[in-house]
Amino acid sequence: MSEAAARAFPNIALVKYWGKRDTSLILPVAGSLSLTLDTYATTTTVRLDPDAAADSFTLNGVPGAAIPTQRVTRFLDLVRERAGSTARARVDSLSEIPTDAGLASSAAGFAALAVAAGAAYGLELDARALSRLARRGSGSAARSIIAGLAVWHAGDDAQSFAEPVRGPEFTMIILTLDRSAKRVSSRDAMVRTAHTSPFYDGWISSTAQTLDAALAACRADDFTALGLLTELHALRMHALIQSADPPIRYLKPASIAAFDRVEELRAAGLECYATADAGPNVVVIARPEDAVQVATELAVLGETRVVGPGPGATLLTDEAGLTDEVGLTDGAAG
Ligand code: 2P0
Repeated sequence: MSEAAARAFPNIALVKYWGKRDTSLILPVAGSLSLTLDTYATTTTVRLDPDAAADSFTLNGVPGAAIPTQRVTRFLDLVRERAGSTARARVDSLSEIPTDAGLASSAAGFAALAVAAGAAYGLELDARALSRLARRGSGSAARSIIAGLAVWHAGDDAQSFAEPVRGPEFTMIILTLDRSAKRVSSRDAMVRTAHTSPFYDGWISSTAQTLDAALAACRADDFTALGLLTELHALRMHALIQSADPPIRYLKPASIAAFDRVEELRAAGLECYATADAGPNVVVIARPEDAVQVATELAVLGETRVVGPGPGATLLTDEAGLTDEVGLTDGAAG
């Protein structure tokens, strides 16, 4: 096939990925656990263009800037190497993620690109191979290949892929507090943390333990244990990042106020837990039946959006005209 389209969704980690042991292969220092969302799809079309001298990349109809285009080309080089092709491609990506929502776009972006480019260049890739490939574009993209709850394993290139996990059902409330662009990218901040934080070794070993505990909570269908670990791990990640030299602070007063509010809601009997990525916005997890009430309680702080578990990266056009979804499509992962 010389043309293919795929769709993928962002994911939010409960046990976070922060740090690489190999920046070229994008191998994480520890595993992570996330929920792929049902909202903010990225749809990407890859068309081979053997006459073109270079790849082209558009995002929402606008030609991509130099660095994103270079990342797309490097990623396509990996696909071409495997396919034994030298053909350049046109990559057109439509992202529903609002640029100011504070959600990373690279996970859904590279998951969709992996599926579309793999198909366009004629590679036969199963879920594991797609997750390993997506990882090379952006680490967190390994997890967006998979529906719902996904664990991304640490390890060597062959072992470092994401796969589905069964666990308690829950809903996420995205709380947008601050729309300004972050000053230090995750990629750069990870490197600075690794090189300068005195706590880095403790982060690596404790994250592996937190992941084991979170997977045990999933097996036990224990939302409370998973929620407590989620909040703990987010605060540990931000403590680590703040301990870099020079320090990096992503949380703002409004973020801290949101963590305070979540603690108050819990004390009042409404069970919910907070997490935050490399930015000031907060994501709260709650049981599905409590999600609307939690969102209502948080609405005084910022804009809320209730999102649920979503599908894995999906090929939209294959030769049989069928769609092909990877991972769990329903049920226990929520
Ligand atoms: C996560 N983040 O687990 C963590 C929490 C941000 C905070 O994965 O360098 O964009 O492309 O592999 O995947 C952001 O990292 O970084 C991220 P690269 P990526 O979701």
